[in-house]
Amino acid sequence: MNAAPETRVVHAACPHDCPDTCAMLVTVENGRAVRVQGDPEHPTTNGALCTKVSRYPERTYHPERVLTPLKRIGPKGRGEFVPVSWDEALETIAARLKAIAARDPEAILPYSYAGTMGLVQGESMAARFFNKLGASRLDRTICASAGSEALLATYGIKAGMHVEHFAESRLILIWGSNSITSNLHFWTIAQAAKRQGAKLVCIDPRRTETAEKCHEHLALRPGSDGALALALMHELIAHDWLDHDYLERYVDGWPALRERALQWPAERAAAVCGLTVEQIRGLARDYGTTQPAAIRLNYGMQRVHGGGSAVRLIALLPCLTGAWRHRAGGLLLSASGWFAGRRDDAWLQRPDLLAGRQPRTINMSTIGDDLLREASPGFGPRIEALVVYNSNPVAVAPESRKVVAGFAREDLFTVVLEHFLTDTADHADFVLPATTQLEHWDAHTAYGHTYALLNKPAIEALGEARSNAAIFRALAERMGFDDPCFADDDETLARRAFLADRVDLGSLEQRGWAKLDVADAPFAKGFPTPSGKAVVDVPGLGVPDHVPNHECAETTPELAARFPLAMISPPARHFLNSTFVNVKSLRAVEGEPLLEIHPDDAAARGIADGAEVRVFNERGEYRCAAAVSTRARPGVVVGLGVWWRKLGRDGTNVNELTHQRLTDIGRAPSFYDCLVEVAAA
Ligand SMILES: Nc1nc2c(c(=O)[nH]1)N[C@H]1C(S)=C(S)[C@@H](COP(=O)(O)OP(=O)(O)OC[C@H]3O[C@@H](n4cnc5c(=O)[nH]c(N)nc54)[C@H](O)[C@@H]3O)O[C@H]1N2
Ligand SMILES: Nc1nc2c(c(=O)[nH]1)N[C@H]1C(S)=C(S)[C@@H](COP(=O)(O)OP(=O)(O)OC[C@H]3O[C@@H](n4cnc5c(=O)[nH]c(N)nc54)[C@H](O)[C@@H]3O)O[C@H]1N2
Ligand code: SF4
Ligand SMILES: [Mo]
Repeated sequence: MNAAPETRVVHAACPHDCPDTCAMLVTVENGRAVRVQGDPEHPTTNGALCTKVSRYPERTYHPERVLTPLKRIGPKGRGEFVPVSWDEALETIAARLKAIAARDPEAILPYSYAGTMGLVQGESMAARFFNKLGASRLDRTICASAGSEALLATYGIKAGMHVEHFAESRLILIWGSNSITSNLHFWTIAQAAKRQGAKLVCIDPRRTETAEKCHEHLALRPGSDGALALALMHELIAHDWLDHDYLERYVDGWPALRERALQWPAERAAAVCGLTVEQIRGLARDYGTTQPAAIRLNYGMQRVHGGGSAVRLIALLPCLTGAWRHRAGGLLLSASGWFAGRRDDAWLQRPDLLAGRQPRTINMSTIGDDLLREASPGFGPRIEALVVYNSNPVAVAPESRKVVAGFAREDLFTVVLEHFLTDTADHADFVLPATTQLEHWDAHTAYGHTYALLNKPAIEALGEARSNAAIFRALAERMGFDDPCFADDDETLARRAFLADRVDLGSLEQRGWAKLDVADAPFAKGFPTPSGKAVVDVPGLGVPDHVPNHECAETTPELAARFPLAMISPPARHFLNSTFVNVKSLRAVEGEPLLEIHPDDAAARGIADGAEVRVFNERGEYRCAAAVSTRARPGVVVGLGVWWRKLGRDGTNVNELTHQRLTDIGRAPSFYDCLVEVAAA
């Protein structure tokens, strides 16, 4: 007689770097995860996951999962390894790290980002480990720090509207965001608003699938958002579409901002943005005369030199019109500030283990240069060891030629904690098998909504995989770190992560999620700054203005003459940064690495749709297929990211072309501020 399969449903959270942080339900039959679904009860998840995460079991049981520790036997980058025992791997790694630390612990660098957004498998035991060691610190800037620091400087907190309230907005500006790709559950809410009569306007150089479903699309030039915001202010002032009472009470520095905006008539901005004066005036009229009006700002517009200043300017727009008085008005870039600073939590990360030491900080966005740097008084010791987890820098960091050269250094000792042999893992001395979200405990905050989530393990760890936290616990033991905090297990870390937040721990336990207690219209009566007002003139930064790109006709005319096309490289819909590129069913949908180019720019270069092209500049060359399409505006090409280099046509990806110059605020990369030329191959 057949026994009925033992079926369980486990509450989990999507771990990916995505604003939606969905609540997942994992169905487990006889110990195997057979299905993941969106939790229908969780308000923003609303029963749906995106296509890529619906394939999470396929990724978890992927035949190429790394399931034992691996030791390198071939040249760096070749990906030639043999399996070794955990004992051998941990013993060898600990011995190397000890030897380097005995000379100078700052020669060791952790490198991690948001492969998982979890508080436990992100920076908990790992941070404790590197704090105790006194390793160099990593400035985690690769994605959001320009916008985050701009928001913090303006509002005093990295936070904004509740995403749910966009459903009641009458006008929604989707600004620097391809919501259907990278913020799907917001798009569902925007659709609800549209059905109620709201107007949707998309501000994006690319005619994305989101842009074509909005009522209007302003295809501005990359890096011109600050100019657009200033011209909108100019129009708001000229027509007196201002909330004078709100400005008086809640904005510190309005006269200076007014003076700045008056320098930006629509004609001036139109020339900078590559828009018509009518487009700018029309948008200003809509924004100035519609309440409640909401802005869904996203990180795509801050990956340029002036990204920080542009975010400051856009963040001030709802202060001019008093949109913040309504719960369905204002702006949302990030909600993460509502989570009481959990990501830097003293208990999870134990900065006190530094015991007074102040190691140097290395910016993750300049890892290419920094791995190639010699020891010097300004820099400190040469980087001798790297421990990489939750990140794939060889694929995602800018100016790959230097990144690859750095990772290929024979004298660099590299340990990579991974699920797969990524471009980065291929360069490791040791690869350590990590568990996926289905196999470990975690606790999640979110940056696109205001719910905390608890992730319970649904299945046993596959093979010999261990969670990141478990791996750092084991390494700590081998290093002889005997502080009791190195004994905390993953469940303890996950359960304690939210003790200081304003969440209902019972709901977290039973439903897997709990809403934070955040005011409905959070900035209706001012901001959490010392003055209680939004700040225009930030100490050290001044009054914001438009900052032109590092690379453009205005700042680098000679370069622009040789490399006349501006390249942006936003994410492909079915990948998540470089994650999922190796999942066949998803790669099949994306096809192959593409460069979208406008028909006029293609014709001028004799490039046919589908032809192989060389995309190049002084930093490198990348070969891919041309997609001749009006998705790209004239003068702008779109290299959809972020492919694994080894799965591209010539073993490179778009980051072969990007540079390491940083944003005006936040020390972030300016991926979308990049001049190239394209030729038929
Ligand atoms: N499917 C999918 N979802 C994802 C990701 C993914 O890789 N794939 N990545 C996740 C991560 S890590 C992040 S940070 C977010 C990223 O998502 P977003 O924050 O939305 O940022 P991007 O996708 O980088 O860019 C969004 C849009 O901005 C446009 N853009 C580029 N330059 C400019 C500019 O100068 N001005 C304006 N106004 N627009 C510009 C791009 O064409 C793009 O359509 O998405 C997350 N979600
Ligand atoms: N040209 C260009 N470059 C970009 C971008 C762009 O738009 N254009 N986007 C940038 C942005 S916004 C970001 S955020 C970065 C993202 O860069 P990364 O944070 O490096 O993100 P991923 O490429 O998704 O790589 C994450 C890796 O973590 C691994 N991982 C996932 N979960 C775990 C776990 O629990 N344990 C361990 N050990 N590993 C795990 C995954 O297998 C994956 O290989 O890329 C940036 N690079
Ligand atoms: S990647 Fe984003 S949309 Fe997809 S399941 Fe995860 S949180 Fe939801
Ligand atoms: Mo990101």
